[in-house]
Amino acid sequence: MLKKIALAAVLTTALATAATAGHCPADAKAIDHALTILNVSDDIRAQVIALKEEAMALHSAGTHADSEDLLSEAMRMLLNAVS
Ligand SMILES: [Cu+2]
Repeated sequence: MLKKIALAAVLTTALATAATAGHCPADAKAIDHALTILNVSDDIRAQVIALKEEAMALHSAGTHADSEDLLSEAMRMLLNAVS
């Protein structure tokens, strides 16, 4: 339970932070970490991973704002799955 609360805090902070070029990998890392801790359905897990991978492709292509949008969506999905 405490793990989930701590994680929710991390994800919420990440969501509140302004998007910058260096932010995408940090968010992707937070999502990876969340997936190792959280017990989410295979369906949610697959969707979150797909969003993250698409986001990192956008990040590599230099479109960080679009990448951040997808990463935010992935994090919201995880938060919704937890609460
Ligand atoms: Cu980026």
